[in-house]
This record gives sequence, C-alpha cells and structure tokens, in this order.
Amino acid sequence: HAPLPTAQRLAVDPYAGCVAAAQRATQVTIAIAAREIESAIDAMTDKAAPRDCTASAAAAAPSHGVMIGTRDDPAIAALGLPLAKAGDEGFVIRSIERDGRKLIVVAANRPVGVLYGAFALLRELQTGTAIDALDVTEQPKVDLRLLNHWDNLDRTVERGYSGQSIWDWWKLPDVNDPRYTDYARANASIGINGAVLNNVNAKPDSMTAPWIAKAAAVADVLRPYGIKVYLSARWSTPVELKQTTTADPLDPAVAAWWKAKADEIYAAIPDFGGFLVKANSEGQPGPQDYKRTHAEGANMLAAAVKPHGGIVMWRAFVYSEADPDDRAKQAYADFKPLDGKFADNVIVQVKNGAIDFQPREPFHPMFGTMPKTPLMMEFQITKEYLGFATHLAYLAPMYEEVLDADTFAKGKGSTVAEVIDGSLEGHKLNGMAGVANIGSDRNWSGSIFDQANWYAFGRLAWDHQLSSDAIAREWAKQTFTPDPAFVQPVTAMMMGSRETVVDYMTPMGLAHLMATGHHYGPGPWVSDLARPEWNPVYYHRADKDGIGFDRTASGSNAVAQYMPQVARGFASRRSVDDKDLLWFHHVGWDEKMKSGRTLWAELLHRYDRGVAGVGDMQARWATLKPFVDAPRFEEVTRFLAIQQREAIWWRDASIAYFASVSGRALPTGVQPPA
Ligand code: GCW
Repeated sequence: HAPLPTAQRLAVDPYAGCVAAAQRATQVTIAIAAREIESAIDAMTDKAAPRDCTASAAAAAPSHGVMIGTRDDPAIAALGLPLAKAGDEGFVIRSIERDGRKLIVVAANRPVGVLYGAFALLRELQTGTAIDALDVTEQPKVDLRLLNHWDNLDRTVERGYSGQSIWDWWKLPDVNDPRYTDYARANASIGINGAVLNNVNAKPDSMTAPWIAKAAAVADVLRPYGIKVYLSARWSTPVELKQTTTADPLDPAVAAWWKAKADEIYAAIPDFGGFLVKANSEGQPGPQDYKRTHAEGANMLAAAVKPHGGIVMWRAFVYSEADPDDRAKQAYADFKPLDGKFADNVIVQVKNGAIDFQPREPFHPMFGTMPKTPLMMEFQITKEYLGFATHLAYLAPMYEEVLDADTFAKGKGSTVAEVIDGSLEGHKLNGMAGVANIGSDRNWSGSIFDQANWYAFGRLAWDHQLSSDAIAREWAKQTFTPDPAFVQPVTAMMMGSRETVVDYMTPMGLAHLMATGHHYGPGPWVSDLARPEWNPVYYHRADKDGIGFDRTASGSNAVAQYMPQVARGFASRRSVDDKDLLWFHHVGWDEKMKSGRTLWAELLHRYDRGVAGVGDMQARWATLKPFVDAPRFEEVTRFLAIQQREAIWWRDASIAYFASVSGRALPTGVQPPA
C-alpha cells in the first residue's frame, strides 16, 4: 500500500492504531484481518514503526478507531447492522459515531466475511472513498470462485509465462514458502475461495500419499484466508498406480478405490474441495474409453467425495479424433444428451467459447441449453492465445462480453452470467474458474498489466455486474497512483487493448490461426498437422473465393446448438455482428461489409488498426512516465516495443498469406514472410 494523497491521508490518519477485534485471540482469520488493516493504514498514512496490537488491542478507546468482528461478537451484534444481506461470505462496512467516537466497522456473519470486508475497506480507502462516509453491504454473486493452476509436479506450468510454478513441491510439506501466504492474501483480497493446485493434464502421482501430504501443507496455509484446495484427477489413476485392472466407472473395484482415496485425502485435508477432471479430451483417458458416458464417470467420483461434502468439476472441453464435421460442436453434442443425468454434487465446467480461449469467441452454446445441469465458467487468465506475458491485453472486457451475452434460455435477458451464478435455473452449485497466470516471477504474473487480469477475474467472480472499466480504474489506482491524470489515460489504454489484439491477430471472427504448439505468433498457413482440427486452415477455410467457417445450415450448422433466437441472429448475414462474421459465415472477398468496404479491404483495415492501436498504447504510456517508478515504466515500455514489432509481424504474415490464397495483390508496405 502506497501513502495516500495528502487530503485523504490526513482524514485516514486518526484511524491508524490498533484495530478493536475482540475475536482476535480466538479466530485466526479475524487476527489476520486486523493485522491487514493495521499495517495497510500504517503504510497509507506513512507511519514507520510497526506496532504490537496482539495484547493491548481494545484496551484504549481513542477518539477514532476501526472495529471488526462477526455477529458472534456482542459489540458487533449490538450495532444492528444489516448482516442478513451479507450471507455467508459477505460483509457490512459502515462509518458510525458511538459514544462520541468515530468508528469504522467491518462486520460479517463469518470470519471470512470479515477478512473480505477488511480488504474491501482498504480498497475503498485506496481508491479515494471518504472514510467517514462508508456504507457498503456486499455478498458474492457466485459461490465457487476458483483459480485453476495448470502446474505440473516438476514445477513447469502448462501455458504459464511467469516462471516456475509457485508450488515448490520438492520442499513441501516441510517448507512453506512465504509466497504461499502472499498468494493467499492477494486472492482473499479479491474474494477467490478455491485453488486447484495441479494441471488438468494430471499425473497419477498427485493422488499418492507423499503428494497428498504436500497438498495438505498448502491447504493449511490457505485455510485461514478462506481458500479451499482442490486437485485435478487423472481418470486412469488407479490403473496406472497398478491398484485396479480397469478404470471403468461402473466397476465396483474402481468406485471402491476412489472412495478409499477420497477418505485418505479428507483425513489429511478435512475441508478438501473436490476434484477437477479433464477426461476424453486431447488424448486424456476417460470413461468413454470404457463406453461409459461423462455422467457415469463424474457420478462415480462424485459419490466418493459426497460423504465429505466435496464436489466434482467435470470439464466440457472435449474433442477427440472422432471429431464430427466441426470441432465447435463436439462439447454440446457429448453433453446435451446428459442434461439432468449428473449427480447433485457435480458441476460441469465450460470454457467461455466452443473452441479454445481465442482472443474472441462467441459464447459457448452449452450456456443456456443445459437447464438441468449446473454449469460453471472457465476463463483463461494466462494469455495462451493473446501474446503470452509480453503483449498487453486487459481481459476484463472479454470476460464481460461473454458474461453479458444473452442466451435467450428463458427469453430475452437470460445472460450467461445468470446461467453460471445459478440464478436462471435455480442451481445451488455455481461457479467461475480462471486458469491462473501466476508463477514465481517477481511480478507474479509475467508482466505488471497481467496482474490486472488476475485482479479482474476475481472481482468479476465476486460481482459479475461490475464493469471492466470500473475494475481497471480500481486496479490502476491501487497499483500505481489514484491521480486522475494517470488513471484516466491508463484505463483508456487498458480498455482498448484486447480489441487491438483481436485486430492484429484474429479480426472479424477468425480464430485459431496461431503457430503450432506454442500458439505464439501467426501460422494461418499451417495445414499438415496430423489431426484436421489442429490446423489453422481448418478454421479460416480461406480459398480463392472467400474466407470463414460456414456454421449455418448450409455448413456445419453449429448455430443450431444455440437457442433459436440466438441461432437466427448468428445465422443471418444481416444481423450477425462483423466481429463474429467469419466465425459463422464463409464470405466472398469482394462482398460489401457494414462499413461499405469489401471484406478484403475491411480485413486490411482491421489489421492496420491493430498495429496502430499498439502505437497508440506506446504513445500514451510514454506520457505516463512521471507517475510510474522507473523499473515498472521501463518494463512496460520494452514489452510494448515487442508487441509493436509482433503486431506488424501478425498483420504482414496474415495478409501475405491470405493474399496468396485469394490471388490478391499485396498492399504496399506489407512484407511477405520469409
Ligand atoms: O487451451 C488448450 C491448451 C492446452 C490445455 C487445454 C485444456 C491443459 O492448449 O495446453 O491443456 O486447452 O484446456 O485442457
């Protein structure tokens, strides 16, 4: 926490001191919340000396103070605050006067709510809310707010761009890196309440006794911060550990093995959250190997954790060799017939779009069409397809676009957000997961601005009604300075950044044009990979006449997986938005776009706009130098220079390739790739 601007600092200053927290001695989470407030206010008001508040806490009654606690604290209960509106995890923050004293109260029903309230108070102070006018009551809209770590047991991170995994498995369980505590603090500050520690491409080892002990040590650190630990489970684990001869979910020996395994895990981690499973996808084993359905598989695991209150998150990201005519259709095709067949502690985890975390995808057709099954969102925070850590792309506008999309499941206004928060169909299980971008880099996320994506994910999981713009402002104020002369331009820069990436990588609904394997840089020409749906040419379908994937009735008819109103909107050339055009339609190069340009000219225009957009970010960032410390300023400057070079690379390579396919002349200035 940086010192506040003078006026605000003077107002906050009288509140510095020991927090009155009667439950400090008995509730570790309350003690943590009190310490967070004390040390943050000290830092905000520029106090040097750390004080010891452990013993003397409530002894003095100065004229100003902060008081925190749950409804079980009589001093809190006596205030008559609207705690009924705070639920299990929410809080009330109020500025009040009591016996001539000015008090800030942070109250909740449970200790974790007090902790969330403490961090919310600090956010209010740092973003400039007047300290004597606080009146906030909140509770999260979504219950499961989880990070998914694609972290391997050897500390590599699949699609990670911020160094090694923060989980130092080798030294666990004996050594707890202090970073685990900071990780817990950062996550609690934005309301994240669960972490899947290991990669969905899981290894059987993670289910063995030594690894369970390591996970338990991490769980012990995270617990006081309200964060539960979950594990990814590999379907064939019992077979690979040579403890069963099959992984058929209907074989009693298999069910018994998982039940015993769950019992073993819960003995070590009593509040273990449950399993996340990637099955029958990209070569991973699964119940279909035994001619069983995803539901039969999920339900067997669900029965094992059920007695302990655990859940199973079963991923819908499936596609296999037996691909139908369109990969985008497979998840729905596999899962739709299973609607209503899942046990009540199973939730199906669906990526935001039907292909794979592209810079832009229309929302996944499963949202709104699986009414009897709780669905949770899977967003990607790490930027696998958006330029890794070096390209600046603020992802909240993308999350927001998907959450606000209308599924029409129960008529107009049935948003994806209402599907995943459970309100549309009345599901008790509901959630939102983000594939983490966290690693052991000093800046945690690979770049400063990638921290904003972690932050924004947590804020939106807490409240999907928040705007991406407001979140960017909050983040900028807390991360750099609340000075409006900085916050306004940096927010504008962040808000345009994702669209800029879409423009120079995959404009107008194009997708999956990245180079093979690593997914960094352009590769629209790639056509020789073993499986058709791995090749970019499968997605853009460019030829002499036109470009785009016909997903209407004359093509794969993927549109039919959406509710009729949505399907009609996408299927009609008149109503489909240009941003989604080539996702759903194969369009002639010379056809006229809404702008009046031909498709070819419109594509060129957008590629150019993308390159120019990066130039604008560079220019804007340069003006912000006075507000930013030298190391951070320099890093962002250098990353933007990489992005500028690579935006040109993307544009020129894409245009040169599409020009060669369509037989069009290269515009001046575009270099064909070597
Ligand atoms: O996005 C793709 C990635 C894979 C990943 C897979 C998945 C964990 O390229 O690396 O595997 O999706 O989500 O399962």
